[in-house]
Formats: sequence, structure tokens, C-alpha cells
Amino acid sequence: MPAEDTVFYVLYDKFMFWSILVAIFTFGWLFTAILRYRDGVEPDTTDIDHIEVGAFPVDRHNTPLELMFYLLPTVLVVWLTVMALGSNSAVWNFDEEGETFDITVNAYQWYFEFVYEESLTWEDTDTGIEVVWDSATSSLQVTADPTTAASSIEVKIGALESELFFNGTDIRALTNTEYSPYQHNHVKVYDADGVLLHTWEHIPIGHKLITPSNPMIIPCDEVIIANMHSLPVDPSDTRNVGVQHAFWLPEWGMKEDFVPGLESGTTIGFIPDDTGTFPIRCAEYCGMQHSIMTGEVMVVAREGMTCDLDTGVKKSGSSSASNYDGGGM
Ligand SMILES: [Cu+2]
Repeated sequence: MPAEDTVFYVLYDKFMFWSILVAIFTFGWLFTAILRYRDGVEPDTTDIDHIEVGAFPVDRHNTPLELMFYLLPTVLVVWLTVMALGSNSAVWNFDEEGETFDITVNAYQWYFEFVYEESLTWEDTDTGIEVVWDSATSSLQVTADPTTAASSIEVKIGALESELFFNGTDIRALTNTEYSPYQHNHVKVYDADGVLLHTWEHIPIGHKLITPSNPMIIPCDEVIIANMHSLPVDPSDTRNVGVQHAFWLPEWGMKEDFVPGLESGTTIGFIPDDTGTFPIRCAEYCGMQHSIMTGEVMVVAREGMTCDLDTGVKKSGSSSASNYDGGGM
């Protein structure tokens, strides 16, 4: 079942409500009929005349009742369809005019690849640790609350990775740490046992993250536009075998196909409103290792921001994402 603050959760409730009503009526009538017309019970024939076995009692039919048999289910089916279409437009008819965070998702046998169409700098919140990378002075400053067990700092600049000891005081300033917005940089703070306490990361434009070792990292409280591609068969790139996949976010109740050969790809839009890590599954059989084609989506707060912005969504504690409906539902 999708998370509580998605449009699909509401839909689930509404479908459940109408299903229960229909079930009560249908089973109610079924059991009434079973009891009333069972063998050994003499039927009440006081106002039934000339009923013949095998012949439809034409002159006893009830036009309003028979019309109801057609009208009520038709109205119900139309009503359920209209409700379901509303959720569809929440996912597919998003407003791309405003600010959006665009990410391209490519599917191969058997992994997803996330290509950043814009850069993203994010940092964990509420860990008692803060990373400030001043590009003007090329200095990196890691501030840790004395209550944290910060012990070592891992700094990655492009392909270069270095491990630094945290000196025990609450600030560790590093000079000559050349920050480049065009490189993939991260600063990770660990405790003495190697447990990750805090992450600061800069993902440059064009950077690729690949499942299952990397999650798809996206910022909270922004319209995320994910454009999906499964490229057609390309002999020069053996990854493009032209099969269909589907990007499924079970927690958010969202799924979109990758259609090989569809040049513009397919697109879904959503606004994640809480930080967290949620599963990704391939939901379209795509070959031998389809079942291991899994990954994770990680919702983070941009550097210096939190995910506490009220987007008008009913929050539900642990979850997750809402589907974009123009007003940030
Ligand atoms: Cu697949």
C-alpha cells in the first residue's frame, strides 16, 4: 500500500469504501436468496401466477428495478474511473513551467543509471555536524558538536579520496582543499567504529549514479521531473539491447515504463517531502536478472536547507513523497 501522503493512498481508501458497499449489497442479497429459496422452504406464491419452468416471467418484470441494475453499476464504474484519472493527471500532467529538478533515468540490463541534468549539493541535517566548503579561500571546515563521536573525515574531490583524522576539538579546518563545482565531491564524517555520522555531497551536472551501489539522490520539496529512457538496440553500445523496463517506486505508488525507441522517453513528476531512503524496483520483466534490478531513491535536503517546508501535504511521520498536482498536494 502506498505511503499515507500520496494521492494513491486516498484513492486506495475510496476504492476500498465503494468495494465494501458493493460487497455488502451483493453478498447480502446472495445469502438472503440462498436462505429464502433453499430446498424445503415453501415459496410464497400468493401473488405469483402462471410462472412456468424454463420461461422468463415477461409480464412480471419490473422496469425501474431492471434499469437500476444497469444504471447503478455504470454510475459507480464511471465515478471510480474519474477518481482514478485524477491521480493519473497528478503524476503525468505536471506543470513543467516552474522550477523543476530534472534527472534522466536510463535503464539497462540490469540496472538503472541516473544522469544529473543539474547539480545538487546536499548535506545531512540534525546530526550535530556541519560542513562548510568555502570555494573563495579553498578551505574546508568541519564543525562537530562535542556530543558527536566524530573521529575521521573522508574527503573526496573528483577521483581523489583522502582520510583525515578529526582532531577532537569541535572544528577541523583544512586549507588547500580545491573545491570544484565540476567534480563529484563529498565529505563524510565517521565515528571511531567506522559508522557514518554525516554526509555532505556535491553532484555536478552530467554526473552518473548507477544502481545497485548508488542511490538516486534527489532534493526534497522540489518538483522532480524524471525522464526515462531505454535506448534502442545499438551495436556500438552493448548495453542498449532494446528491452522494456519499468521504474517502480512502490512506497509512493508510482510506476513508469521505459519504452525502447521512444526518443523523447517517458516522464513522471513528483514532490518528495520528507528525507529518507525508499526502494526502486524494475516492474517489467526484462530478462534473466530482472529480479535483481533494484535500487534506492534517497531524498535529501539541499545544503543549508531542511525538509520542513510545509507543502500543504498531510504528513505521516515516516513517509515520503506526494504526487505533483500543481498545488503541491
Ligand atoms: Cu528491468
